[in-house]
Amino acid sequence: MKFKPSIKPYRGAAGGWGSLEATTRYVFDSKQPLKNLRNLLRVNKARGFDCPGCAWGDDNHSTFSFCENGAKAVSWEATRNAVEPAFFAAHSVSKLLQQSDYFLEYQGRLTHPMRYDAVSDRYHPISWPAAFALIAQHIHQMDNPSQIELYTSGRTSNEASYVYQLFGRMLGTSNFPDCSNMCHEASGIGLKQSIGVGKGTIRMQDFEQADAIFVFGQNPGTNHPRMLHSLKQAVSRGARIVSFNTLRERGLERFTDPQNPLQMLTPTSSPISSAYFQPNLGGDLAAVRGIVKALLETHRQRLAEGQAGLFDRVFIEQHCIGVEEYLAQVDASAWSHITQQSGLSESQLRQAAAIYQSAKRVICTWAMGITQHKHSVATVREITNLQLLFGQLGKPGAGLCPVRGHSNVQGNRTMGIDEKAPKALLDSLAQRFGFTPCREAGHNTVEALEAMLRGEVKVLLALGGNLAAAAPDTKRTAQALRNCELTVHISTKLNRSHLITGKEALILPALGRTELDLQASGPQFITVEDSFSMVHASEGIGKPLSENQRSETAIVCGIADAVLGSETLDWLALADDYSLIRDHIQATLPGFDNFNQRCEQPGGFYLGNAAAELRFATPSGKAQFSAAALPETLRAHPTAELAPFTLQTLRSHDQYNTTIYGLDDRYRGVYGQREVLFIHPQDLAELGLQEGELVEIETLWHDGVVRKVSGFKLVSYAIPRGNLAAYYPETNPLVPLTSFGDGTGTPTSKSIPVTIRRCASAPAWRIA
Ligand SMILES: Nc1nc2c(c(=O)[nH]1)N[C@H]1C(S)=C(S)[C@@H](COP(=O)(O)OP(=O)(O)OC[C@H]3O[C@@H](n4cnc5c(=O)[nH]c(N)nc54)[C@H](O)[C@@H]3O)O[C@H]1N2
Ligand SMILES: Nc1nc2c(c(=O)[nH]1)N[C@H]1C(S)=C(S)[C@@H](COP(=O)(O)OP(=O)(O)OC[C@H]3O[C@@H](n4cnc5c(=O)[nH]c(N)nc54)[C@H](O)[C@@H]3O)O[C@H]1N2
Ligand SMILES: [Mo]
Repeated sequence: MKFKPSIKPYRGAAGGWGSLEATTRYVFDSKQPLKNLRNLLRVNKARGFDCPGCAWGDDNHSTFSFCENGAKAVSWEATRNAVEPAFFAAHSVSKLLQQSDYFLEYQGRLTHPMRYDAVSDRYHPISWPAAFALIAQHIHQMDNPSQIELYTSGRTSNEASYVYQLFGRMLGTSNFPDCSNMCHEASGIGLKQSIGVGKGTIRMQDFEQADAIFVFGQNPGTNHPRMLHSLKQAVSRGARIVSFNTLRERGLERFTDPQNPLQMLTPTSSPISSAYFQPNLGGDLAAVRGIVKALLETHRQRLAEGQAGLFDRVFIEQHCIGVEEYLAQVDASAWSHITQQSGLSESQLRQAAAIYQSAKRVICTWAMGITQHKHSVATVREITNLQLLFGQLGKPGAGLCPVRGHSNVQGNRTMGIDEKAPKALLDSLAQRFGFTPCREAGHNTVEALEAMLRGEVKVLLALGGNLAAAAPDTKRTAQALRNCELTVHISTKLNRSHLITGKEALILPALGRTELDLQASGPQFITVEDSFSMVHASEGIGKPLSENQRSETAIVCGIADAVLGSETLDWLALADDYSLIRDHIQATLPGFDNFNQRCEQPGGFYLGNAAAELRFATPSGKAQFSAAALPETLRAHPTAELAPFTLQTLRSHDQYNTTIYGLDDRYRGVYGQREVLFIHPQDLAELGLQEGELVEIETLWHDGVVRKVSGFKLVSYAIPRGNLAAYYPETNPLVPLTSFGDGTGTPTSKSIPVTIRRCASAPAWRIA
């Protein structure tokens, strides 16, 4: 790995030899290259394990289906480096806290259950039964079930998620904060309101038939690299890709397929986007409004000339309600408001409208650039409005596609990891397991942290993830964790959440996706669901690093057994044989008939999507246009109006959320460093600052709390004026816990009102 910091604009296409070189480097760095090459050949195959990277679907056409960043994820997990009891004996928790996130995870895999001892400020080994007993003791001491929070991160399997939520509900709580609350919540909520189902309506093969694909607020070159194959193939068929992204992202511009030998040997690359628009942060609602305004104008013109209109009248009449109110709202949105808020000119929006109009089948995809704002639900619904006007649902090659993050985050929700679970799920759990589940809504992630801050939470259980680093307002989040009596993390690698402990703390080492999971009844597989509602089996092959690691499912069952006892359910039998869990899933959730048998199907099975079949589970039974007015301001609070800049926090090419694989961000030309701040060159000039100078970034918020990070190096970049970008999680101290999306509770990580000023030194980012 290169560590000498440098900035060198990247001139190549995304993918290509750079990608192959990086893949090889990570495979070798894992210290077991052969095993990992064998591992990679088994990723996303009919028999093999699901890539622990992103939630993109599997393309059964190619010989192997993994990407550079999937290779990083696999090699990172399947490392021979181990964090053993001797490591913890040698390092106090306060010392480890001084280290970077990169250092912590790089130490390797956790191998033993460990218990924190406040006196020596160290973790010491503990046996599994003693760890379970400690958890049971704390839970039994709670005054009521709302004093526990059960956090989940989206890599967790369906089987582990299902038993986890069942355990929590039997305890009597609905407190299931999860990573999704910080991620695609707005997609789930917005789509549910508009079309009755909170999931995407398309399948992978729809990319083969689309005439146009509109990509909003997403960086697939880094975060969903296998999507570039689908985009490239679409382009070569003549489909048009239209990108809306605040930054110029190389993966949306040009791509060389590292799995295409011909393209690798010739100096060619495929252009991706036919048109590239750079809206202001949060400006997409206005941008889509502008596109519709232009289309509405043409529609009316056509009607006035006695021709057929542009919109799909039959579809709208048969399947939708609320179109008049919506179009009235479009009329009420002035071009001046639209252009000022979107940051795009009328002619740019008319150009996008013209491409949309010329396509019969359109797919709209989106990710965090849409969902981590104050007006995210309205924006998701506005994209849906556009698609409804043209009847782009229920036909091949068209539809709505929120591209999920974690590889099984969609499956977690399907399994009932949901602080506002649907009534049908609670009814069927009550019936099958004979208990009375809590019917009140539980806490989402922000609400859980607030409750912890108020001292109302005794126990935090975390099934994967890294809450301390992933959550906003780093200092307050740290205080929230410290307020707990007991914090428990089921994890594969050491991370910051293990070091910011409750009064007591446990680390429970879990097996990863790539590893053989041997239980009493034999080797087990688990199942996951991708962004396209395909459920499939995943079976690890690697020998676990330590006999003391346990599967997530076995750990959750062990906890449930210790806390609730075997009278409630034979939890340990479920851990012995996961097919019994799948029987329970089949009996309590729709779409899982013959679950165990259907897992054998190569490529898995499709859960179905009612909206894609034009059945809308909304109160009216129809797709519901949303008629939101354009907000007066994009700022989350009036006091923030004074902020000269809006900052987005995003991922570099060498990270998986809080897991930092390396310090390069190749496509953006950043090497050997992460504390950089992307800024427009004219903004630099106006501030009298130079590229390479260090600045401090401070949030303008109304609660009197100082939120600052310093030592960020200015990098001149193609970004709209007044907008800034920097990497997460280093910038999480800047995101106020009280700044979240309307109706979602999702921290507004893509629109933080900030000011910047020159600073002298570069104190590294640390959580005290
Ligand atoms: N390798 C790798 N893969 C991953 C992850 C990872 O960290 N590493 N994370 C996984 C997870 S959990 C998720 S949720 C996804 C995240 O996938 P992305 O959503 O692609 O992730 P971000 O890096 O947050 O990038 C947001 C993109 O939206 C743009 N953007 C930001 N704000 C706006 C806006 O207001 N409007 C528009 N039009 N564009 C905007 C940014 O410039 C950036 O290109 O990826 C998943 N896959
Ligand atoms: N400022 C800002 N904040 C953000 C975001 C942003 O864009 N900006 N993005 C948000 C988003 S989209 C998300 S999804 C969240 C992510 O939040 P989380 O899901 O909580 O965080 P991760 O970094 O994915 O979790 C990494 C840890 O998971 C553990 N782990 C990895 N694999 C496994 C496994 O197989 N089993 C178990 N048990 N543990 C495992 C490892 O110990 C590792 O350290 O962050 C959110 N926070
Ligand atoms: Mo995510």
